[in-house]
Amino acid sequence: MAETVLFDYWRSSAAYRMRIALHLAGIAYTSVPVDLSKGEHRTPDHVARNPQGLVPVLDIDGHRFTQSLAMLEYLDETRGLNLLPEDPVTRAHARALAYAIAVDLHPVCNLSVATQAREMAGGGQDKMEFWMQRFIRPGLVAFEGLLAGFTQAPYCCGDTPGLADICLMPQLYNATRWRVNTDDLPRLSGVAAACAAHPAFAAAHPDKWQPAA
Ligand SMILES: N[C@@H](CCC(=O)N[C@@H](CS)C(=O)NCC(=O)O)C(=O)O
Repeated sequence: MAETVLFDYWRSSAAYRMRIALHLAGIAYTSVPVDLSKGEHRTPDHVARNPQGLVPVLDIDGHRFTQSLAMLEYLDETRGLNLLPEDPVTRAHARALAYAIAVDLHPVCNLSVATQAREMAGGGQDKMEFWMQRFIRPGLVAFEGLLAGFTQAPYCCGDTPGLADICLMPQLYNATRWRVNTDDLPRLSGVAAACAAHPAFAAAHPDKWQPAA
């Protein structure tokens, strides 16, 4: 059986999604750190793994995958994780929730994008924080609105964690990191509390993967 390897970075939200899903699936894996803060994602070794120069990359079942949403679908299809509702209409709405974060919000807050914005503004960490807050808060307010289409019992779309929860929790970690307040978003806060208490989400949390200083 081929070893499962996640090319990972503790603070990467897309990698955090994969850690959650691997733990949900109960798949033992090796985490190989690719330190974005040291530019390791731009090295020839990593670009050979992923020509996009991004993390995560997942080696599993003898295959190498890039793009967290594609990997999540693969795990769902091969490990029966039930990440999406059965009914096609509800399924499309659940995907829309996940994509609101993974496709629309996450890319503008990516390290390379935010760093470029900060450099063009000629600023330091305060400019970076301004950029993050400018996009994260409206993105999460919109997510709260989209959640109204579902009953949170207690997860985004029902009683088991799904694709939307997997995308939400890493984004909320970023919100905290960049001092974005979400206390006034009750649906989102309820989901976050439920996910935080779930062992797979707890095991995947960046605090568990932060390298020793
Ligand atoms: N759509 C990709 C996004 C991957 C991505 O943006 N990864 C970030 C970390 S969360 C990264 O590697 N950033 C490096 C950079 O911005 O230079 C996925 O879902 O896998």
